[in-house]
Amino acid sequence: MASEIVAQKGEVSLVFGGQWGDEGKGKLVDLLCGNSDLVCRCQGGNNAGHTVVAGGIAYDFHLLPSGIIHEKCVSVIGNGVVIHLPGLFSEIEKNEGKGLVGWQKRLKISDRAHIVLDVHQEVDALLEEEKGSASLGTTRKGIGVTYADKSLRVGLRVADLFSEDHILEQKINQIFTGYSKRFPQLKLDVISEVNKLKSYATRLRPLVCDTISYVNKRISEGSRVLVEGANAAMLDIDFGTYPYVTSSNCTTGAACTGLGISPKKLDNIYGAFKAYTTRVGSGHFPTELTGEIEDKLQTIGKEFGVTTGRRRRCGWFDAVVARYSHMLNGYTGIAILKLDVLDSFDEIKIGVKYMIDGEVIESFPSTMEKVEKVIVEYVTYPGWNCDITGVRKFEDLPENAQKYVRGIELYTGIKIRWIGVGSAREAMITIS
Ligand code: 2SA
Ligand code: GDP
Ligand code: MG
Repeated sequence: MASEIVAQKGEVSLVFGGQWGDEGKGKLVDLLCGNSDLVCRCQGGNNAGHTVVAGGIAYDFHLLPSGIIHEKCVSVIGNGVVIHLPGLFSEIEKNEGKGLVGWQKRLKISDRAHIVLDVHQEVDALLEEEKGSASLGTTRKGIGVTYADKSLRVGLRVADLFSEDHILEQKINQIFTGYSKRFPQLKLDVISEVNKLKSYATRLRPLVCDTISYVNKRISEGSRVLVEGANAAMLDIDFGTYPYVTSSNCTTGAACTGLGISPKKLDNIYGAFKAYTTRVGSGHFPTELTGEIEDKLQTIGKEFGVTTGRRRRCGWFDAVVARYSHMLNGYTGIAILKLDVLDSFDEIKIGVKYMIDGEVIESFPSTMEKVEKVIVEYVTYPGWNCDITGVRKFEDLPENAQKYVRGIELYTGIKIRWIGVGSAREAMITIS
């Protein structure tokens, strides 16, 4: 289905998550891919899980950009992404099993991207276990540990895989020495790691290039670029609910730093939001529900992690979070996905204001201690109690569903461009 919101030649469009992830970014990216030449990941790794349901097949992408199934789109994994090679190749094989073909000609991987080693994943798990009940609830994909090595300037990059054996050996040795001191129980063998990496390097070589020059050249030639953000604003390492966040920036700046694009080149900034809120992993969120309503949202929304299978916690839509994430990202339009999940609720609420100790809090609090003290003020909307999955025009939505969507627009101040009414590619209302 062609998107009615059309990118112009040479434009760069971004899709970023506006809440705590799993808003339906994969679905929005898939829709916009029909009108894009390049689709690029700029941060995160295979902690992400982006679902696309096309032609009756459900694809879940973790490292591969969701555009990989579009034959006319080149997929780019940029310098800001962290790549676990066994994870990447098993994801490719799994998707080949679902009919993915020709990816070799349209996948480009940055020579500057950092490599997630198995030891990074093992250490991620050990750190989580050490924290016990205070664990962050990471996906255990080694994301934070790899970004830590990147910041410590000892990380291994894609380009290093093609260096002489003794240089690669030195780099792995440096990484392993640090970890075996901290965790003596780890069984680490430099030579076998080097051999393993070299064999992946052979498969990787045809895909690797200087993606920074490549993407910029394509923009200057008039290609339309779509950047697929992973995770979300409230999981951003700087702006999210620290420490219960991921280890990359998941806001618009990451499109620049993770691909090497100038901010002057960014044109359309789209936010993906769920019609309610979910969160997987640890950390409180102000509109979180418990009991029957939470259970109902979780069950109808099929809210389970795409990467780990963990149950996602659910709550009402939070307009304070949306306003905060709009301040960070400057959306030119947003999608409200999964509106159909609310089809059978008698009442639906939007959190519109935060109070702490009787005082209004204008923005999102900086510490979890304050977040836990927040009392949310809600506005209640009547439900519509009917199936909207077949609706394709805004004016055909039941009046109460229109009022709810307009309520989100009113309390967030952001223009809604799309409404998701089902998981399938075509189950989307576009408001032009
Ligand atoms: P990590 O693994 O270090 O990035 O975890 C740190 C926090 O970030 C959260 N996180 C996520 N939240 C939502 N969705 C994610 N992707 C998967 C999905 C998650 C899954 O699409 O469902 O399958 O569980 C994702 N990735 C990271 C994580 O829960 C921690 O709170
Ligand atoms: P992402 O990480 O933001 O790409 O989102 P996920 O793929 O992790 O989770 C979103 C889930 O909601 C997936 O199972 C999608 O297939 C599904 N989904 C997306 N949009 C809609 C929608 O409008 N309605 C329904 N019912 N499901 C949707
Ligand atoms: Mg997801």
